[in-house]
Amino acid sequence: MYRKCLLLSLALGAFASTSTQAAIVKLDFGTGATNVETGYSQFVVSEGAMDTISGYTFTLQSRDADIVASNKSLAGAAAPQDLNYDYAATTFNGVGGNYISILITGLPDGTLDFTAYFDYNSGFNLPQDVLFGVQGETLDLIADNAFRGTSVSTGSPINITAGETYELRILEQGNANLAYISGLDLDVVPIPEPTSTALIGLAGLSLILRRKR
Ligand SMILES: [Ca+2]
Ligand SMILES: [Ca+2]
Ligand SMILES: [Ca+2]
Repeated sequence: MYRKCLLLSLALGAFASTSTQAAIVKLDFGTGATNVETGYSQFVVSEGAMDTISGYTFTLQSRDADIVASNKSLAGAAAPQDLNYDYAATTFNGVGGNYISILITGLPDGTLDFTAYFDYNSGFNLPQDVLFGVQGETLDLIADNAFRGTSVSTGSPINITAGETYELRILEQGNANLAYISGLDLDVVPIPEPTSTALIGLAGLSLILRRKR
């Protein structure tokens, strides 16, 4: 009985000693020729563009399949403005309510935070809504009416489930026929798992206990 209790307590201890390595991915959306912000991964924009970074796969889509990569200096700001100078945007098409979807797969069980950047120089300063959730389900509103020149962050960590496809949607609120995003920081924290060292220790302990019997 004593041995069983000892083993149980050691096992619980092993599962509590964890590896909680957060993965932070930073994307700079733009053309293949524009500067990449220090510490960011270049994401060359086009409709359907896909890139896998740190094991997470990002795919760009839009409602009307009309995403373009562009660059335009912010008024009054010095070049090169590496993060915000370039961006993904939908094409003016005469129909309001455009949106860009960034689909994300390969996420673990855990939590996620993000900051999305919406700086660029457009004559239209119409707001965008930022939504996030499982693709195909009702998306949660992260920010209502975010204007040009702002960034939007999650207020608190969002729970995520392995195997799901998540959608970050940038939805135009107005009639500029334009949705856009210039950069994205993604901070992923997996649910703690037992460390390999702890597992090896457990295996060794059970071997010792079996030999003593
Ligand atoms: Ca850039
Ligand atoms: Ca709104
Ligand atoms: Ca950019």
